[in-house]
Amino acid sequence: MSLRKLIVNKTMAALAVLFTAFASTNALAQEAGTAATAKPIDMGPVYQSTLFYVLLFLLLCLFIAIVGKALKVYELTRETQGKADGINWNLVNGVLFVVFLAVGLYGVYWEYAVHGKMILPEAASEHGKKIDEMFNVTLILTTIVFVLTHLALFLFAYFYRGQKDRKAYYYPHNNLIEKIWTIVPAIALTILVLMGFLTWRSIFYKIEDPNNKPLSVEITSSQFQWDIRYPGADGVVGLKNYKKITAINNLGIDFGDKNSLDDQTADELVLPVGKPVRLILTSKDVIHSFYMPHFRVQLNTVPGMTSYFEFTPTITSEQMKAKTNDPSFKYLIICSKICGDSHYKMQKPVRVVTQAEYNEWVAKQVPYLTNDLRKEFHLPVVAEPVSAAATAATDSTAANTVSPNSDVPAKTATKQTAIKK
Ligand SMILES: [Cu+2]
Repeated sequence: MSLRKLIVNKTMAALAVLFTAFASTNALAQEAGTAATAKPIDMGPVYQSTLFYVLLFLLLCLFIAIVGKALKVYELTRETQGKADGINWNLVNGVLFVVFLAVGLYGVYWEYAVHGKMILPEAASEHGKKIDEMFNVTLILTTIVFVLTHLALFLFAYFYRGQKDRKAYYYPHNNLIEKIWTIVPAIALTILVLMGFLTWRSIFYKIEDPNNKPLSVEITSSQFQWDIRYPGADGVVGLKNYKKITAINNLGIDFGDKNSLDDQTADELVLPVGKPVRLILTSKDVIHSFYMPHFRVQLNTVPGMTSYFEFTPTITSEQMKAKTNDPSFKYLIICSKICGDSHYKMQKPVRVVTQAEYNEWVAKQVPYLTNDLRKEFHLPVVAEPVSAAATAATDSTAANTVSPNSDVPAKTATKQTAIKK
């Protein structure tokens, strides 16, 4: 049925009238009902339902369709009366392009001004500054390109809109322009990629400073938690084997390895400021992503594979509280891979403290090796309570071993409880 026929169709017109009458009566009845009960309706659940927004969208579509049809009717009427075009659609489209450009660019500005303030605070690690630098350079370059290309795109659509007395100019090719828009982005991208490559190398291929050896800390991810293991007085995190996982040996630590004997567990990750930290990252079940946003540290933890990330924290938690003007500020470990239904719960607090505070804290951490585990591994049982460093003495050679971790205070060694084999 052609549109003209549709408009003059009496049945359709009658149906439209009936529909309008029904809709308005219904609305009036509802209004009256509301007034009678005089109870305000709680619209909260309505605004939260998807159906509400779907209906709203359909209503908007209907509104646009009605406006479109009305305009079409107007134009057809003019046409049948032999009058010239009523609406210059080319001009309307051209102007809409300019409006869209203005609104869009304002949106970009708003994003930068409002959401820009919500970005992470200053990087709290050495390499983090380089990552931020790269991020900023990329952002500035892409913003310039974005604004220029969009100005060109939308303004061309406006200035060169269709006009009756203008004929399109056929311009198929220009070698100079082709060269410019090939070579310039190629150079810019090469520089960006090289910057990324060199930064990556400087983060992952470090030359160890013998006077400032990294503190090793093992992090094990599982659905849905992070387990932290400190190396104890010997500075070496002991071996681990999934075959040794039992009800009480949740990480599968191999206590046959003497380096495991003094390992400690902790509820939070505490790091001394200015000291390199070597994270040993593993996973028990699925792939998780170890993410410490404030330090710009992120690496997947993969089952059956050990990954390492070395970095140096540069700002203590207390300093960051002052810098961000937020007394409740906390560094965090989070999981940035959707690893299951409770993925969002994978959080652990991180605290960056001075070396002295760290020494004091680490001495108080509990050893992994409990008496139950000692029985399981046929190791001599010790009298409770046991100090963190005590377990190191189980191995007779431990007393003769010089601790490679120079930061563990010498006095902890004197605190060791003698254990009879
Ligand atoms: Cu996860």
